[in-house]
Amino acid sequence: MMRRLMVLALIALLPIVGCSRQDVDTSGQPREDAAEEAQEGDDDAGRPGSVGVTGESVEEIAAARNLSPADVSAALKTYMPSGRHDEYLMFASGGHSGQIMVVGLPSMRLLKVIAVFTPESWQGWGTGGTSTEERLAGGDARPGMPVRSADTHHPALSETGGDYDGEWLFIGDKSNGRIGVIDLRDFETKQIVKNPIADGNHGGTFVTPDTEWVIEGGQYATPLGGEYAGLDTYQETFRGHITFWKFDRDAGRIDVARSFSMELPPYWQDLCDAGKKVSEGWVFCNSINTEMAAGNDGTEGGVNFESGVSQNDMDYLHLFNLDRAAEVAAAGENTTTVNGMTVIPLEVAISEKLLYFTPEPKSPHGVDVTPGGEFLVVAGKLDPHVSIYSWEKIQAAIAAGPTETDTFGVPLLAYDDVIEAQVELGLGPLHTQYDDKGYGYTSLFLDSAVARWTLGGAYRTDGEEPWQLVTKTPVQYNIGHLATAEGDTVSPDGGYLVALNKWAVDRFHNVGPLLPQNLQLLDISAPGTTMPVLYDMPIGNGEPHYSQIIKSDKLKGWETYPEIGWDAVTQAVSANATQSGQERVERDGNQVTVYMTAVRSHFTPERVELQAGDEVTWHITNIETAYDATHGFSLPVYGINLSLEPGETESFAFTAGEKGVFAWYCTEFCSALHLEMAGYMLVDPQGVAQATGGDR
Ligand code: RUQ
Ligand code: CUA
Repeated sequence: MMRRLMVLALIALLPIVGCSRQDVDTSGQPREDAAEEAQEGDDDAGRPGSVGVTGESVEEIAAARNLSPADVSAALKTYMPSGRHDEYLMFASGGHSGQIMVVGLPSMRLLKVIAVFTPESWQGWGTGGTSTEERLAGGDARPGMPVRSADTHHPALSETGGDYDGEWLFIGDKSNGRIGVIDLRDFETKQIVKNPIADGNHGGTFVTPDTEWVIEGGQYATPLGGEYAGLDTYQETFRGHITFWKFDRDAGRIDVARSFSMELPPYWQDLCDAGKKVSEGWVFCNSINTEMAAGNDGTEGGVNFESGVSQNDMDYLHLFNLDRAAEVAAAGENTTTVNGMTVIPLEVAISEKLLYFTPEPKSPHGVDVTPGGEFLVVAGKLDPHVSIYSWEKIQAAIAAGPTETDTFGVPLLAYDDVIEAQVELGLGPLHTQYDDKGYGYTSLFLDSAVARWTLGGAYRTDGEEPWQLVTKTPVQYNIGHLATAEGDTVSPDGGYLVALNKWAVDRFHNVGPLLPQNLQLLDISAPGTTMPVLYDMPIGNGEPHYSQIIKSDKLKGWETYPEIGWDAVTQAVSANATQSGQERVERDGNQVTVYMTAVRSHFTPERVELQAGDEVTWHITNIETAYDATHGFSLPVYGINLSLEPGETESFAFTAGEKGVFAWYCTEFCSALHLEMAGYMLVDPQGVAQATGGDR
């Protein structure tokens, strides 16, 4: 009732507060006049749902559009007036698009898709540019077998002292065992590393509280390093792994030489999280398939994975002493090397006390450390509870010395010794996030709901009972991950929660059997049982598994590159930068180098004449210094499609093998004379043409 009154009060206020914006449109014409004109010339006037012809007042518009007070309230909470910026940015995985989406909150407007593992011509990513091709090739698994697709799962923002710092972004490619590193000054992928010992992952990426390590847990066990072994030797020869990639913040790159892996039993390790505050220095991962099912062999009685992997009531939560493991890896005395990667063998992990297990209920998925690091929350897909482990109890159990082990000799902490609580939430719990009020939020895949529940311990200051389900909000449908504002940090903000739903079914107009996924914004600002859905956002380019939401004022992106001739890989002025007046074509035998500039609205030079067989290196510098003055460069047949952001130098190289005349042009509608921003490349098959600089 209270809430209804508040909504009505808001509606009553709206025409007054909105007045200044409603008076004048962008042409300077009073809005009422424009509306009248539109009405006169519009035969469809009065059509239900047509804003602008249905009335003046909010009540009339709401009535005409069939909006409830709750709808109007949701609209007011999410609407961004033209030109106003969002309070938060969400970085959401693009799933099988291989990219990352950047979405503003609370408006849920898509701001950018960051090209990571997959070619994307708007950004000139993987479309002929030498440096982007090199970065993509850094992720190729085998010589001569380029991989240009991915399945991105879990983005991780860099942290300082456990808080997002807005500097770097990482993401794992589940399908190929790769990690992408993105610089948030220019939102560009700077590095792709391929795990040399495994061709898949899932427990990545997660970062330690100062981003010293980027965590990549494995998933489907294989022999490490790509060796062959028969499935009848699964238990002996197949292995799991966790890889700790060393991040060098000064270089802005993963330092592969200082990274290492740990050999694990052939369970299927799943999601991970890094300890924080009291548990900093440790890392936690779930596992499934502790049954070590190896698939249906096709004989009578052969068991499929789906039942073979779900036999045990308990799987193993993995607890890693990362600080200690890093020392063992750096010492190098007890490690081995597989395809150049330092690996701590399983026996060493056991003898050096780097690894412990404890049982966790049936087919777990997410393990999420509370903001203060005191509890690990595990959600089991086939168990209706979240299980809360106490870090204090875990430490005590380790100190006491566990007496049991698993099949491989890994010490096993007794479940009853380390469990703090269980909270029954509903069907299919997957992932948990936190807010600023001492609540946990868990996605319920089978229930299609978000559950809010109370944490215990120091989180309970409001007298609410600890470890209790508070409320559930239905979402549409089949929620996977969920994310709260600054939700993975040591100080979550609360306020907003995004449900990342797998299915949309009837939520949007049918666009064919392949439907968008549905991201839903929930308002979690009020304590207690109110937690409404505010907004549905269809995602039409892949499955967003996980996302992280950062306060937007923490991001300090560049408006233009700092200097003309910027190399976006080295983040310094390029040796191949071409300033205005330095444009030229140099020839040395059949080696041709083009130094070109781009500025509204011409390339210089505008003609490049080549001989068949010439080996051409071509540099283009966008000499613009204006915000947003991007040019593009498309050269037919040779597959070149570059984006040249203000100040940037890009390069490409090819052998002029094809005779003919090739018209290049700028792909960004950069000015009124954008169509004129073009030029000709001529390749003379006779080899008689002389390369010239062409006209200025
Ligand atoms: S996983 S929900 Cu990588 Cu949960 Cu997708
Ligand atoms: Cu430059 Cu169009």
